[in-house]
Formats: sequence, structure tokens, C-alpha cells
Amino acid sequence: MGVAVAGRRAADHVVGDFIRDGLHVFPQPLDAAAAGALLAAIRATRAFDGRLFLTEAAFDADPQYTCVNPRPGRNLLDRFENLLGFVEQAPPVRAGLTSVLGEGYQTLGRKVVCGVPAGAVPAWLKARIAGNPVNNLGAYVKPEYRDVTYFYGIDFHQDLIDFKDRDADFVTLYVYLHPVTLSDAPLYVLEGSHALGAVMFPHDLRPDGPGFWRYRDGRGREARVRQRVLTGEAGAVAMWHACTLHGTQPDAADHERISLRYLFAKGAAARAGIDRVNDQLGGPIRLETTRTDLDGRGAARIKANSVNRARQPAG
Ligand SMILES: O=C(O)CCC(=O)C(=O)O
Ligand SMILES: [Fe+2]
Repeated sequence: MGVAVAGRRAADHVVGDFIRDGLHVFPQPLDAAAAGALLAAIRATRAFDGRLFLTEAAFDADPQYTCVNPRPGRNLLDRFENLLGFVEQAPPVRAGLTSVLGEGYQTLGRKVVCGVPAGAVPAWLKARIAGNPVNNLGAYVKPEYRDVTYFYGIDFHQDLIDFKDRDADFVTLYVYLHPVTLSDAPLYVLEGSHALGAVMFPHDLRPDGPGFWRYRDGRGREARVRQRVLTGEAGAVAMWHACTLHGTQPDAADHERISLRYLFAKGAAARAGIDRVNDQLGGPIRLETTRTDLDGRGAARIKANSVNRARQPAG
């Protein structure tokens, strides 16, 4: 088989995974040594412990719920441009992205995501956020550390949640920088959940037998979807559709989980694999309103969570 034919078959395989599962897990991890070098550089910038956080009094003096994530000019990854080639230039990553998004795909964003371990979250904060569906801790982190996104678990969501009035023409690429076991807040991905299209958060999900969920879109359609837990080695890499449900439980380990999260969008290509995927969705590919869990300030106003009820697989 020639190189071009092999490349085309691999590309079809990636798009096929997206059509069926809304998820592609790359068969080989990226360069683990390079992942380790980046991880060391990230860890050298701060202690991922209680010192990340404001005091309760400082928080309450002026609560800020928005603009607490990395943004241009405040993004830790931009300091490590020279350490990112093992992801951004990796031939399997480039080929996979090209098959889904076409030539000239664009980087919509990239950042470090930290799963904060239970022991690092101050007691006052744990009490306040218990049961919230989205525990992005940016609001409670000292401003100088908001160049990383910090989670203490996030319920099943579509990454389209951050993009009202935009088509699901992008994918998330997620890279583990160290081994991630069941106790390191691995991602839980619901295979095939993208097939109902864009649906508002929070989602109607009920356990439906071991490792399965019944997912309803509120428009009369439903699907039985399989829960896949993405444990993996350093350099493990996966990508999913903007409508694929995924989430994490709070990090139960005594150390942080550090990963990279990229968003890539279709570029100049007139038609790409993502269009074939989206043609087959049984629902819209865009929403005017993507979430109903926040109040006017951006604070949680709903206490409910599905992913925390997920049973961990044995092992
Ligand atoms: O890393 C996590 O815990 C969840 C990340 C995620 O789903 C996101 O940032 O959209
Ligand atoms: Fe996400």
C-alpha cells in the first residue's frame, strides 16, 4: 500500500470514528519525553496547592465570575511555544485534524487545564461549590494564576457550551501530560452523544445499565450512549466533536492532573470531514443559548450533577 493510500485510509478512519462515536482516540501516545519536559516547565511556575486560591474574605469583597480563564496576553502556554511541537507538529495529529477539518484548519484556542486535587481546595470553597455542575475554579484563584483553567470536576457538557451562535465546526484535542488513572480525574466521554446535535446544558442523563446512559435532548429524541473513561499514558491524545458529551469527576488523587486542551476549527476548506459528520446529526449544529445554569453574574444557580453519579469501571 502506498503512503498516500495509507494516509487516506487513516483519514477515513478518523472521520468514521467521528460519525459513529463523536470521538477519536489516537492509537499511539505523543512523545512522552516531550510531554514530560512541558509538564516540568508548567510545574515550575507555581505550586498546584492551596496557595492558588484567594481567601474567602478577598473573594467576597469583589466576586468576579467572568474573565477568569486564560485569554490572549494571559495564557501560560504562550510562554512555552518552543515546547509544543510534539503536539502541534505531530504527523498523526496534523493528519487527523486535516481529515476532519480540511487543509488550513485553524487554532481557536489552546490552554493548560488543571484538575485540582481535593486536598488543594480550601474547605470554605469546597462547601460553597458542592454539587455545582461546573466547578471551574477560576473565580476563586488569585488573578496572577488565571493563565491556566482549574477544574474541580465538570458535569457532562458539549464544548459548544462556550460558543453561542456558532456552528459546531470545531473539535477539541486533549493531551495528557502524565499517566492518568481512574483516580486522576480522567475524562468520561459519552460515545455517540453528538448524534443528537447541539443541546442546552445541563443535560438530561440517567444511568441505563453499567457503563451506559439514557440521554434525552428535550426535543423528543433520545439515545442510549456508552460511557468511555479515558485513562491513558503520558502523551495520550484524543479529540471529540463539539457536541460530544464529556465531563470529569473531582480529582481524588493527592496530586493535580495537568493536560492540554486545544480547539481547532475548520479553515478555508469549502467542505471537510466535519461537514459529513454534521450532515448526519439528528439535531441542530448551533444554539442561541447554550446553558441555563448561570445567573446574571455568571454564578451557579443550579445544583445538580450527573458525572459524579457515574460508577467508575472496575480496575
Ligand atoms: O479537564 C477537565 O477536567 C475537563 C476539561 C473540559 O472538558 C473542558 O475544558 O472543556
Ligand atoms: Fe469540555
